[in-house]
Amino acid sequence: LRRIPRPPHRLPLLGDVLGADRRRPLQDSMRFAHELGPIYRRRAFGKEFVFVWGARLVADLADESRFAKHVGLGVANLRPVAGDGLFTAYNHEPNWQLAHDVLAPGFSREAMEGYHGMMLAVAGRLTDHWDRQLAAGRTVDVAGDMTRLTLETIARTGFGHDFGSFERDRPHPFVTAMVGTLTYAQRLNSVPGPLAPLLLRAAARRNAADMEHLDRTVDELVAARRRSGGGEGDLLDRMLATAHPVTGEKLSPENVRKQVITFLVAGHETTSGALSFALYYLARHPEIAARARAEVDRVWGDAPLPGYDRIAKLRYVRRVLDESLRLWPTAPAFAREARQDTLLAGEHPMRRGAWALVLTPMLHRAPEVWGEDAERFDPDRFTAEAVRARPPHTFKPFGTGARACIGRQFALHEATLVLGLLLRRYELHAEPGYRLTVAERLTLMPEGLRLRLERRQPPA
Ligand code: MNH
Repeated sequence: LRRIPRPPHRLPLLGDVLGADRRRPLQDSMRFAHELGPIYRRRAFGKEFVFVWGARLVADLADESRFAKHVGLGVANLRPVAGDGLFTAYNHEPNWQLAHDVLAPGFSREAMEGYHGMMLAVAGRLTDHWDRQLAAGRTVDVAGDMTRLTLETIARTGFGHDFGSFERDRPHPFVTAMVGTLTYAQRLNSVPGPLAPLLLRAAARRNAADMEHLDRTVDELVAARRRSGGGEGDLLDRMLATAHPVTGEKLSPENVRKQVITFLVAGHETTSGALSFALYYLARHPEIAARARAEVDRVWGDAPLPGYDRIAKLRYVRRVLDESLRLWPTAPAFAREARQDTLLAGEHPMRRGAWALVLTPMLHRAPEVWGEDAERFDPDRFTAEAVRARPPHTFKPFGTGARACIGRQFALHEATLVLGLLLRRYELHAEPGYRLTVAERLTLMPEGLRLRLERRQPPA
């Protein structure tokens, strides 16, 4: 460890936490990264944490033969909420492989095609809502509405459920409880473990109530499905009824509960942020929005609703999304542990089980990969040629390896579809004084972003 840079000033117990922004730990870590370089360590409460973002180091951590996902920090803190669900499961837990094999077909191309119509229907509820706001002369609450949209999409496509988010002025209580548990899991990282129950007594009580609310919501949803005796072969049907193709094993009721919570949360929170950042950049860069809009007009023509195969054809819109996920990957870190004693990048000794946190937003700004203008928003960084020219493992918004995001195609299809529909229908105007600030609750979300809409003339 001694060869790894660390901040110069330390306190005996608190370590390097003083001066830290406890509400924005990720952006705090980004500041340290700028000062200390591609690998650095910070001490907190007597423990040493290693942060990595240099491209060469991250590419090495992506070597699945020597490294694996580590369930630590924020992810570990979510274990009480999501248990051995797919996202929070330890690599060695049998329920990971079982659930992965049972649920993976729910993310196949054919499955996506089946979700497409429902995704369009939910997007229609968003544009109805935005039309009403526009008619009333109001600006729109981007993050709030993207969360409504993505929650309804995963609930409808995965679970045949309707939360009625667009009929509510305030966030659905499920969302409030979810934000509560994510925020609490983040806060647990900023207090010494043994003292957490003392320091966070009130917060812990609220967290218990939030978890109870999530459990109750999910139990009701599952009970309704059991009563109705099966849906149309969606994720919930797979969780309840599908046996493993080889072992014949099924998910236990307790594990189903954890999977439903996992998918309802993981299936909407990060996509909501990704859409919100993309809308921010589109409003910020009218010339980029115009280019994207021209593509939508060209590819979709005047068909009232795009078919499934029209979404992936929006190459430029997709580049806008990728570039947004480069600057603000909404699941902004993932942890990797050594499978056996090894040398990271031939240089840093790691014992079996030792781990490091990859700071994705910094990897995505590494000057040796992205150039000195890495802070600049430029979707053309994702042309096919530009992508081919970059080394592998330099763009990692969905994590890496066997434990990478199972919902990647789902998120990309949904988000591209929605951006296409919104670009075709509206001109987006940022509020003049708005400066991007990023809120953190393990995930990232633009804060206070409102857009003024203008209904577009339909293309001639
Ligand atoms: Mn998703 C894992 C990012 C959308 C369900 N997701 C991950 C990981 C990242 C990630 C990063 C790996 C974390 C780790 O290594 O610890 N996910 C995203 C982003 C979006 C996203 C940036 C949207 C944009 N995720 C989705 C959607 C779903 C989903 C949509 C479900 C419908 N994600 C998961 C699940 C896992 C995961 C489940 C855990 C997979 C596993 O470990 O097997």
